[in-house]
Amino acid sequence: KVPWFPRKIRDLDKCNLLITKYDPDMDQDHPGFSDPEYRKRRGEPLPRVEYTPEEVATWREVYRTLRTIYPDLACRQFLGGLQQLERECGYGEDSIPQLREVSAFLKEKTGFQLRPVAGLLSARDFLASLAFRVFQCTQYIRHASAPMHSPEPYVNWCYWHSRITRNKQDCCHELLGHIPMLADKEFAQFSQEIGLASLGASDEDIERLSTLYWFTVEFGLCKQNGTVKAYGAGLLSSYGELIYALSNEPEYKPFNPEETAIQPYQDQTFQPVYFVSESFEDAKIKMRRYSSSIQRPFSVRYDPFTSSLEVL
Ligand code: H2B
Ligand code: FE
Repeated sequence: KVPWFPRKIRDLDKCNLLITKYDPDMDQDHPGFSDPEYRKRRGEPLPRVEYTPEEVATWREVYRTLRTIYPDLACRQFLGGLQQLERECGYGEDSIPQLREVSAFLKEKTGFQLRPVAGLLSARDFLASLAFRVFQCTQYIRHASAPMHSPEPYVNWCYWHSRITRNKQDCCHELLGHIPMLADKEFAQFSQEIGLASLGASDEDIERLSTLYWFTVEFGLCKQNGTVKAYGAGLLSSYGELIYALSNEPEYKPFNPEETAIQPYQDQTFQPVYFVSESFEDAKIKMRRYSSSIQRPFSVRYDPFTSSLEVL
């Protein structure tokens, strides 16, 4: 039996299964989490958020610290996207960009749009939205008491994927890690294709696609002019792990979906292993080959004019 999946962009209203067990002491506290008004706003124009001066100060620290190391460590596509965001979308140290403006920006660049979400979604629901070029995005910022630097070396700076600290999936991760990459056409297509491959897939295939997502969109490295650079959002939003990933400490393996999809991953500390693609083009071709090997009793085609799927 094929699991239910969305066929129209409107169906994404039903793709909202929040995973709350990942850290019971956090995030439920966030106003957005239990606020029915916030939940109701889904699908409506993206709500504007008034961030407090303290929250803006947190953003400023994260932005400033990361911005200094991007030119050396981030891939060309990321740097290009970030520069455009700085020029055209108000990115900078002084204010936290509003999702509404960022969404309009992305829509023009690659057709991606943002939806607000109150926390971590199930992998199935999260991946399904990518099929429609919709990125589900948190809007809150980490608490000021969970800064960039953790006392434990190599144990997480600023990222929910490390569940042992209070740093979480937050708008620093989305706005700095994901958004600049989603402004790149090729990367946008790569992301959508993972989403399309996930629709109606078995739980086991979702698990493998999640792992692929982890080692590419979140923690991916790629070669550029003979040097390794970062394109994964988990790296690009974590000062500590970005430096570590591009030091000679971790192990590198060539990106190869069959192998990558079953690599155990680390969400407590930095990754011991990263996968390096030759280029995005190469990653896309390999991923496409992998996706077409996933057994489904139907195939899907995305119709960009109606933002809906043809199921064949
Ligand atoms: N939910 C949200 N809100 N943001 C994410 O980046 C995210 C998610 N990533 N759910 C997903 C899970 C990812 O870890 C993969 C697909 O499991
Ligand atoms: Fe992420």
